[in-house]
Amino acid sequence: MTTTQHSPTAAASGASATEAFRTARGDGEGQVTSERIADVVQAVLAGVHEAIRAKQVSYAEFQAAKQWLIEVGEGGEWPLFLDVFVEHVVEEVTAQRQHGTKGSILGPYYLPDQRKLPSVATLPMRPDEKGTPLALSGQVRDLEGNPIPGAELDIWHADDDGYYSGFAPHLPEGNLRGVVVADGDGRFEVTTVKPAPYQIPTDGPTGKLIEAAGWHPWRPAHLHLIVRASGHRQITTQLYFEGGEWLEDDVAQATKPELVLNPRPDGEGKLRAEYDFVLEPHDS
Ligand code: MBD
Ligand code: FE
Repeated sequence: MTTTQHSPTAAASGASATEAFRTARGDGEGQVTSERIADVVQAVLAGVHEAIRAKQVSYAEFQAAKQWLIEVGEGGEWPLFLDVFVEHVVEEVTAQRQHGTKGSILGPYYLPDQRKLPSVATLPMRPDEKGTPLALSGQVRDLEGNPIPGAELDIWHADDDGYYSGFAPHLPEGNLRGVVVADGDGRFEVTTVKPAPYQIPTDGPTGKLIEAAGWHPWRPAHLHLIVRASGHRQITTQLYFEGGEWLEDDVAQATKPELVLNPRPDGEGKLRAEYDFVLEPHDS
C-alpha cells in the first residue's frame, strides 16, 4: 500500500483539530475584557493597514486574501494555521514570567483523557508499529530539586509516517498517546517509537499558502508533553532530537536549545534518552 492511499486529507485533520479545540481547549480559557479587545484588535488591524501601505496591496491581492481566509475557515484549518504561525509568539510572551523547564507551543493535536500508564510504561501502539524504539526516562522535580511523586507526563506524538492518532482516520484511537504517572521518586521511563518529522498537509489552504510563498512545510521530529502535578504550574512543552532534520528551521518556530534530546543507541536496536522536568509552584 502506498502512503497516499491512507493519507489523511487536510480537510479531515483540519475539521478534527477544530472539533478538538472546541471540546477541550487547554490553557487560555478566561475572561477577555472589552478594553483589552479594543486595544489588541486595534493593534492587529494597524499592523495589517501598515502592511497594505508598505506593500502597496492591490484589489486583486485583497480578494485573493479574502478567498484564502474563507477556505481556511471552511477547511477547519484555523487551529493549524494559528498554531503554526502565531502560537510561538504567545508562548514567548508567556515564558518571560516562567521558571523551570522551558515550554513550547501546544499545537493543534492534543487530546485530553488518554490512557493512564504506570511509571515504567509503553505507549499504546499497533502490534506492527513502525519506527525505531525509543525510551525516554527521567525525573520530575521542583525548583529546589525535590522529586515530585506521582507527577503526570501527558505525552502525544506523530508516528513513523508523521501522522497523529485522532486526526488521521487510518490510526487507532489513542495510538502513541498516554499519561505516564511518575513513581514515588518522580521517576518515569516511557517506551515509544521515534516520531518522524511533521509535514503540514499540502492539500489544504495552509499548505497551499506555504507552497505559493515558496516556504517549506516541515516541523522537526518532536514529542509533545504536558507535565503536571498538583500544587505546581503545568508545563506544556516539546522535545526534539539532536541533529534532526528541520531542527534549525521549524516552520512553527517552536524549538529551543534546552529542549533537544540526545538519544543514544542501547546496542539492542533501541534509542535511550534522558530528560528531567522542573516544575515551579502554582501562581508564582
Ligand atoms: C504539529 O504537530 C505541531 O506540533 C504544531 C505546533 C503545528 C502543526 C502540527
Ligand atoms: Fe506536533
